[in-house]
Amino acid sequence: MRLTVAQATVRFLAAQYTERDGVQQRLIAGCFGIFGHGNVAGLGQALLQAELDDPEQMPYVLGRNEQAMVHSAVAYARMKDRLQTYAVTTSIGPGATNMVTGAALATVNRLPVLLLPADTFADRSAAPLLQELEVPWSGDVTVNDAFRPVSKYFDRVHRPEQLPSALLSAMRVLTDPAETGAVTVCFPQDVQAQAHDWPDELFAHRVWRVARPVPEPADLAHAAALIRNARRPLIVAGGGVGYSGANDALAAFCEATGIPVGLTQAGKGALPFDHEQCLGAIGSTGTTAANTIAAEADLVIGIGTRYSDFTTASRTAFAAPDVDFVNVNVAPIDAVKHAGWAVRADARTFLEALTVDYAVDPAYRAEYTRLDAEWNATVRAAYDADELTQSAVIGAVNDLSDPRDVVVCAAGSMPGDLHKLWQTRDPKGYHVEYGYSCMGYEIAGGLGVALACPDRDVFVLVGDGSYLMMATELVTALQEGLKVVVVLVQNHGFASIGALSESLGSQRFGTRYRYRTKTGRLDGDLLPVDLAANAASLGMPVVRVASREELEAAITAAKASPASTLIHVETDPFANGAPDTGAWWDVPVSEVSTLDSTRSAYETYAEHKAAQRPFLRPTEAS
Ligand SMILES: Cc1ncc(C[n+]2csc(CCOP(=O)(O)OP(=O)(O)O)c2C)c(N)n1
Ligand SMILES: [Mg+2]
Repeated sequence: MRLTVAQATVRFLAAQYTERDGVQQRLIAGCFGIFGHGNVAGLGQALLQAELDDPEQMPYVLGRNEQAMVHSAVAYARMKDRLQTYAVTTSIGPGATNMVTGAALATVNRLPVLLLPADTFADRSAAPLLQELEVPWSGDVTVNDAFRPVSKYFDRVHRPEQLPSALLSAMRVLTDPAETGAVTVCFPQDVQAQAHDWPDELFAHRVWRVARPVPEPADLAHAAALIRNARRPLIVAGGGVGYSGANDALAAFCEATGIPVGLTQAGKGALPFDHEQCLGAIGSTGTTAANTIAAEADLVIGIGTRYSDFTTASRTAFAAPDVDFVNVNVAPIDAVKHAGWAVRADARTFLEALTVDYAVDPAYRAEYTRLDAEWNATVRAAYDADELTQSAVIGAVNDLSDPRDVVVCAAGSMPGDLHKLWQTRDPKGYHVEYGYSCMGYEIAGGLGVALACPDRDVFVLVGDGSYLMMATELVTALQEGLKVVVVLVQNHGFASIGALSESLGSQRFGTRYRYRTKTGRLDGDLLPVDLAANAASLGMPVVRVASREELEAAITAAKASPASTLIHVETDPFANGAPDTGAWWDVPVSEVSTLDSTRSAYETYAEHKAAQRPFLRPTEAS
């Protein structure tokens, strides 16, 4: 079959399927793209031809920002449990490098996305091109080499003959749960347009079975022995529980044994908030219930978690001197962390294979049940605050959304507050990107969630800082007829980093959106920025709310409307945080300083630092 490299790529991608548990679905559901001279006549032409032939072959979505398109694709993949994703095509130069942040986000979060940046001519006939990077020390470096460290697979198709192996390798990595992340295949712009005779088999319906790695019997047996010997075991459930569909198996195991569960950001949803063994969030933004239990746990069973610093409170959450770890993960890099007993396995397969005749001590059960009830009362009080605090905003959205609706967030003070306070009722109801915590993910991610789950309402909670960084995909949502409800929390700057700065002695320096005054500092009046008007100018229906009643009415109306809505709410950055639970996060403070604030913060820092553990003691046979 004689096709260009770009036409062959589109045709190949349309024929790739994943299969797990006997169900098949398209791997590449469509292609986001922004065209420039690098891809307009290559991949652009191929996508046009595909759309005219059959609109279902490779649905194309025009985005507004390349980074945002990757966020949308990643959000889509997360909702689809990594079985489906999108491709993203860009031009060369800035269009391509705009995607580097999105690539890192995908790789950090272990989520598949296929990036197809254009590249400078392979034959160099017109070099140097518009937007070409010329480095004096190497003839074959382009800006796209910046994708290498943030991609799980990187390739560049210099010749048509290389295409089949590049595409097959790309599919292998996208569909391998232990390997997956950003996959980048660069297409020099001349190669995209080059014709070649392809074997028909290249375009055959191809199925990639997504593995459920089975635990080694000895690993499983020893994990069971460790559990049987534990007095105060605690499960840390991460994103891997949801991706493997292990929620029911986890619930059954917890109910049978009485072992309680703390949830990471990606793991929220592993159990519903009101499950008897669910202690909610764990770590730096954890609940008092989960963190109190963590402090004395003698066995931590991490399932599908990467153990980020937020999860371990920078290695202070698990304080028992002889704490052991059992780590169940498809990815070896995660399974071996904290010198734990590494069980390389799919979460669901592991839980279903695990048979332990074990039940926790009734006193332990009573203790965590009491702590959990106390925390739930704390949440209710925060939801019901008299003032329109951020916690009250979160409470109103939680109370008035349907259990299956999805809350989306990524950066600022809200992810921590949501981790503590959001009462998750559905495995997919909580979508906070906290692997990369990337400002600007929120609206683009919300679009990806809406694309993946048209039967759920999407609530995007976004701060003014994140909104200003990337609100662009509101326009794409309108274009695609996708409904998103955006709750924009305007507090005139960075409440999160402001509070962090203050606690570290840096006096909220550079975190407020204010005029520069004659003092030379940013200490003037608030800037007259009207983000509600900004959103309205992009075509969004906008509601401004100033009270709890108005907020509730706006949420109810937004739920009832088939269209998107942006709800604009002003909050006070100084009076908004969720209840403090005293957990730590390691952010180093200047060791010497002329400022009293910094010196005193350093003393506090040194005290916390002393509690940090290396977690190097091997978990051995008991
Ligand atoms: C792209 C990016 N740049 C910088 C940061 C560091 N950062 C984390 S939160 C934050 C401020 C967020 O402000 P806003 O969205 O208004 O939320 P608020 O803190 O006010 O709740 C910054 C600068 C980041 N996470 N992502
Ligand atoms: Mg803000």
